[in-house]
Formats: sequence, C-alpha cells, structure tokens
Amino acid sequence: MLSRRRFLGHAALQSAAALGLSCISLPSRATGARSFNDAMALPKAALGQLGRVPAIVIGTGYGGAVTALRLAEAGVPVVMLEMGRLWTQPGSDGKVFTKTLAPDGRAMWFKDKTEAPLKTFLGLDVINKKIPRYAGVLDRVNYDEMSVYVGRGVGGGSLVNGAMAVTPARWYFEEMLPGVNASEMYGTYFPRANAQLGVNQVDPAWFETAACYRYARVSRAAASQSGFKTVFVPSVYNAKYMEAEQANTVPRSALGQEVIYGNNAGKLSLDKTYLADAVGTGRVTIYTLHEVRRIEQQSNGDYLLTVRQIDEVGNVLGSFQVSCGKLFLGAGSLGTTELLVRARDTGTLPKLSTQVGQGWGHNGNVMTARANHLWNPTGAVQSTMPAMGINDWANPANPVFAEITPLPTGFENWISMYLAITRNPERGHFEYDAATDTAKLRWTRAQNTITVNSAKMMFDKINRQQGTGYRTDLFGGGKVFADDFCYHPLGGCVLDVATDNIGRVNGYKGLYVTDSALIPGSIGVNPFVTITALAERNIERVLAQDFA
Ligand code: FAE
Repeated sequence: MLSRRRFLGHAALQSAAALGLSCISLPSRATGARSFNDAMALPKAALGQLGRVPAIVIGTGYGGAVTALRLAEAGVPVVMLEMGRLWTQPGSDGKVFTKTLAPDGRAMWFKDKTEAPLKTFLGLDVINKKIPRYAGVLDRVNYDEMSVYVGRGVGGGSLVNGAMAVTPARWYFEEMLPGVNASEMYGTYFPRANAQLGVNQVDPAWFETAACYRYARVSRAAASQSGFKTVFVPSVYNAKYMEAEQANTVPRSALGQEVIYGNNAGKLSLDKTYLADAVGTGRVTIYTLHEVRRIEQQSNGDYLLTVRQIDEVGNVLGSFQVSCGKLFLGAGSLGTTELLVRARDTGTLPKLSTQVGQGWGHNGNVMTARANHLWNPTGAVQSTMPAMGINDWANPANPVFAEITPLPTGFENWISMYLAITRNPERGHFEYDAATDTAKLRWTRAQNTITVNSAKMMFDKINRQQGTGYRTDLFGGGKVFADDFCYHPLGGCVLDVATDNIGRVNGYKGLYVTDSALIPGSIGVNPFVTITALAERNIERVLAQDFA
C-alpha cells in the first residue's frame, strides 16, 4: 500500500511531466490533499528568483535522494538541482522510455549514435543506432582510456541500472571504510536502505522453472561444475511483476529487453521510492534540466551556485544564480568530483585539499562472454534483471564476484555473459582541464591488468572444464574482456580523506558529499545499496550535529 506521502509525491512527479514543468513540488495546499488533482505540481518560482534557500542538493541519484528526504523530514526546505529530465511522462509511442532495439533520442544523453556496452554482434555493427541529440537517460562519459556509464534524470543511475541490490561482505566493507562503524551499518543503515529501496528477490522455486532465467541456470551449472558457488542476487525489480511478465499477464519490461535505456515497468527506481517520499513531504522542490556549473563561497559563508538551464534538445535557456546555507553534493562520483576539482582549480573554492579528485576506481568492473555448446541453449527470452552471481569473493588468491548477466537478443544465442567485479587496488585521479572546463579522468588501460587477469582466471577455469571458449565478436576489435568501460564509478572525494567521517568536505563548513564519490574505488559488489546506506548514516549525523 502506498503511503499518503508517497502518493502525493507520485502525483506531483507525474503531473509535473504532464504539464511540461522543469520545477517539481507539491503546492502547499496539497499537504491536506485528498485526490490526485489536489496534489498536482504547480509552477513555483524560477530558480533565478529564489535568492537564498537553506539547503541545496545537487543531483537526484541515491546519495542526493536520501539526503533530500531526511532533510525534509527534519523540517528543512530543500531545493534539488538535476541536469537530466523527469522520466514519468509517456512519449508519442505511449512509452516513457525508448525501445532498446530501436532507440530514439530518449536513449542517450546528447549523442548522435547510441554507445551501448556491446559494440558488435557476430562482428557486425548492428547494435548501435543513429539517434537525434536529446537529453536521453543514459550517458557514456568517454575519457582517454576509460568510459563510464551514468544515468541522467530524476533518479540518476536508478533509471538505467540493473537493479541488483547487493549488501557487501562485511569484512570487505570494514577493510574499505575502516572509519565507519560496521555494526551500525549492518544493524541499522543497510536494513534501512534495503527497506526504503524496496529490495526483494525472485522466488527460488519459480526461478528453477522460469524460461527467462534459463541463461542463469546454464551459467550456474557451469560455475558449480568448476567448483564455484553461486548466490541469488537481491533486486529492486518487483519479482512478482516479473512472474506476471513470464505468465504474459502484464506488459513486458525485464522480459521485453528493457534495461539500460530505462524500464517502462517493474523497477523501483528512486522516483518511485525516496524521491516520491521526499517530494511528498511538501518541502522538496526539484529543478530538472538545471546543471550546476560553478560553486563559490560568499563572505557570509553561504554558497553561491551558477546554474545553466537547458531544454530537452539542448538549447540553453539561461544561466541563473542561487545561494544556500548548506550545500550537499550528490552528482555522482564523476559529477561531484568534477564540480569540486573545477572549484578548487579555478579558485572559487581555493581551500579544497589536494585529496579532492583522488582515489577513483571502477569497482574492478569487467565484462566477458562465453560461447556455450549447441546442446546448452540459454533461451530466446531472457530477463534483463540478473538474479544470480558467482560468488568467489572470499577466495584470497583471486576474489571475484561475477554477475550472470543476460544477452537478450530475442533469439537463441548460446551466450553466457558476465559482469565481473574484481579486486583491483589501482586508483585513478581527476585533473582540471581549462580548455574544456571539465575534469579529466587519469586512468590507463594498463591499470586494468589485474582486473582482466582476475576475471580470466575464473572464466578460463570454467571454459576448460566445460570445453567452451570466449566470444570475440561483442566488445569490438576481437576483445574478450571489455576493459574500456565501467558501470560502477566510485571515489574522487573519499570519506575520511577528502572529507571528515560524515562527508563534510575538508576546508569548508556547510559543504557535504553524499554519494558514490565517498567510496574509495571498490566495494566488491554492485554499489547502490552501500551508497544509500552510507548516505543514510551520514545525514543522520549531519542533522544531529549541524542542524541542531
Ligand atoms: P547517480 O545515481 O549517478 O546520480 C547523480 C545525479 O546527478 C545524476 O542524475 C546526474 O544527472 C546528476 N548530475 C551530475 N552532475 C550534475 C550537475 N553538475 N548538476 C546537476 N545535476 C548533476 O549518483 N549499481 C548497483 O548497485 N546495481 C546495479 O545493478 C547497477 N547496474 C548499473 C547499470 C548501469 C547501466 C549503470 C550506468 C550503473 C549501474 N549501477 C548499478 C551503478 C549505480 O547506478 C551507481 O553506482 C549509482 O547510481 C551512483 O549513485 P550516486 O548517488 O553516486
């Protein structure tokens, strides 16, 4: 059952899109609203007219959404600034998100052609399609030797991710974040995050017979025959909805090949959980298509932001300034780090430490694929939501956690795909580039050697045992391991290094990091549950100590 607050938040998010508004909030009368119409989002002031507000959150991903909700619950009015658009209104095809195999501009953030993780199939350039430039939902940020996928829109990465909601091994969490009390995390904040995110799991009995998970069962068998353990992977995709998809009683989303360009049903993205609740408090206003470009501190200690507003096709509508007493950065590892590196190196926040921009890692990500024997088909209809992983993380000789991922071509392809998370101690850093006014990631392909070797050790063993081999036709240039892109950017403003123990940025009072930039490059599993739980912990302390 929807809570009243969530119902109101939903209504505001739906109606803002329907009315074409770039400002989402409940009208004050809606706090007593009884109906959908009462809760309609009404136009509020343009950003440039706000002047000063108590608190701003930049970005609407996991860190930002947690922070906004908890601030609002504590009575603090919050402005959220999000460079992407709101994804609640169907387009002319009746769908919010574009078709995966026939994408349009909604697929990607201002690209001329889609840039999907898979480059080719059977060596043919049949995967990526020309699209019009538009404020689409998935971005691929291309640095010199590493590309990073991120979500753009109200909900950040939750709009495009695979919904895998994994709590890390406690011993590894303790190793990565030694300054954080693990008992509190595992006793309070991980459970809180899991509950609020709506984490659930497929029914194991249903899984055993579901045609859409044949690919996972094939990979499980291959793994266990080579001595590897597999585990179910929790998810924020509604398992009951997926069962109904398999039974053909509801429109297909996970079984309809939808994932990286958004799911039209089934997934509990943040706009349906944390953000709906946040807007439903009546104290949170989200400005969409508003990108923060510059942060400076005023003589009274307030932060002054310069924000660029665009429309959905990229026309600049204006540049505005707004100031706040407390500023929370939730723009993601890349976004938050870029804002701070730019501020330090252009002199608008000159006291930021040299640690800002350091400690970046890709969580040891690498993709690979194996070709199965013809007598071992993986299924023509595959759920895009992984439900199982090979868990060899506790193996000190070669720790790997490999998700068994689908390759949903819509026809039998005999392929077993994996996203391996490996333990790679290499770290990159960001440098400000004045010519482009961006922060460039310094990461070399050679820094991936450990990751590739680690995944290779696991999958060589499986291939040897199965008498199978790798697919060479998927990642371009005959590559077997996709070592040129990642999905899990972490770090850049690491907790207890560039910030204090609760995310307060060193050198600046009232300036906080709330997101994946805090995590030191690796967490051993898919990261959004950790990002959410850490944000829950930090904001609780910030509210107690800095808002008292
Ligand atoms: P994030 O969710 O990236 O949100 C940042 C937001 O800030 C975005 O909406 C940006 O548009 C916005 N922004 C950035 N710069 C600015 C600016 N200057 N002004 C205004 N707004 C700005 O941050 N993780 C899992 O745990 N499980 C999975 O299954 C999984 N699958 C993934 C699949 C894909 C294709 C991708 C791309 C990621 C996946 N991830 C997965 C990673 C996960 O989504 C990611 O770690 C989190 O979304 C990061 O959360 P943050 O709060 O750091």
